[in-house]
Amino acid sequence: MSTNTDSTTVEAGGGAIDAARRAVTEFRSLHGHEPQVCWSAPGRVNLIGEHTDYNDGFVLPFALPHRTAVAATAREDGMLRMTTVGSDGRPQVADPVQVEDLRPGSVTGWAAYPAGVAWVLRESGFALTGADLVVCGDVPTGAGLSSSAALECATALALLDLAGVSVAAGDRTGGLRLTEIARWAQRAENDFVGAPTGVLDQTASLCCTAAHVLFLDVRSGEQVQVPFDTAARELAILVIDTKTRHAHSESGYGERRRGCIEAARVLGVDSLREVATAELDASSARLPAELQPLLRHVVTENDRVESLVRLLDGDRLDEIGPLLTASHHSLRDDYRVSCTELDLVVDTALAAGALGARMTGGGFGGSAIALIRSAEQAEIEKSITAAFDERGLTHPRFFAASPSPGAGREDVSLS
Ligand code: GAF
Repeated sequence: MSTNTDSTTVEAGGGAIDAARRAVTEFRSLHGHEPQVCWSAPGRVNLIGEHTDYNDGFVLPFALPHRTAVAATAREDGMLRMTTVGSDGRPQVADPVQVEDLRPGSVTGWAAYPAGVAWVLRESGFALTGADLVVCGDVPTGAGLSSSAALECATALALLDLAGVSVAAGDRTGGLRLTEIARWAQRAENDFVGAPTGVLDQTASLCCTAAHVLFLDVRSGEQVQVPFDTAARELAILVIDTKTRHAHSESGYGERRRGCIEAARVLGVDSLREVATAELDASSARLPAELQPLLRHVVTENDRVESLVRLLDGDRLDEIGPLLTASHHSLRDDYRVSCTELDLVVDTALAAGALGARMTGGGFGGSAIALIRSAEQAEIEKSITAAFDERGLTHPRFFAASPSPGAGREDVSLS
């Protein structure tokens, strides 16, 4: 944990019980009775495999200890009432809406995420009779750590539970139902909220397990839980939230995604995942110059994910650093989704002794991660803060994160 005293350090996530306890307590005080159900879902960091999910490739996320909990009770009148309570204890109540009136664009702001989930479940044929939802949590928002997916997934699980659908939350081996829920949550984000994201974040939030990174092959849906125990090596993953979000993040993401679709079209493949490393040069030569770096990033990033998993399988966790840094360079130079603050974090962390570092998530701001020796955490944080100071940039926030459990049902009698 940082030695800073200027509030740049966030607490490690309080975990499921904390978020759930708050959601249940707030529900009780807002609605005057117990919620029927409570589900929570975590944020994530992606260890490697960035901008590969919508290219049908490989990703390797783990769940954060930070979670969003949704306490809920069914209503009989078809009304969806949504309240979120922040850490300041102040409730924000969204305008109530009839489930049957939900349409893309009909709800905006934070409530579009849970409303979008209700919409997609209704569209998928579930009989939703309405619900009161109360949301609490500690996933940092706007930090590229998937607070949106945590909210979508916890909402989906709560609404399905209210609709009497049994969700095999304990059974993560087959992953069929969880995978289906991930796709619904993604659809809520794509079609209701209007953000053209892939399925990485929702899958991570639902399917990750403690002490593992999740290898996901998006094309086949294959999932492998890969042990990831940094503490055993006296290492840690330091998460650095730059607290910046650049204005073009949404348009830049969509533009990259459209570029990949166009490159796949020119090459006559379903997705860039189909291009083998050995074919990279020949395939690249068939593309217009501006699409070549996109292809290079996707092909080399998929390779890096596979190489990193091989290292973990061979018990060589302390050798993964250079792959993380190579991923950052590819995102910076080829995919061009990094920014000054993320580059500064990565360069400073490496100069201060990190074994590897990279931006994580969609980019254009948000967070970076660094693989560090645990004993060097305070020094590395200090160096990064000093580098930001020197350039007059807002201090970043830091926390060390280890792989935590995915979404789950909480006991409503907790609090
Ligand atoms: C964002 C998106 F939501 C994910 O689907 C993924 O594309 C990621 O950016 C980049 O890897 O988090």
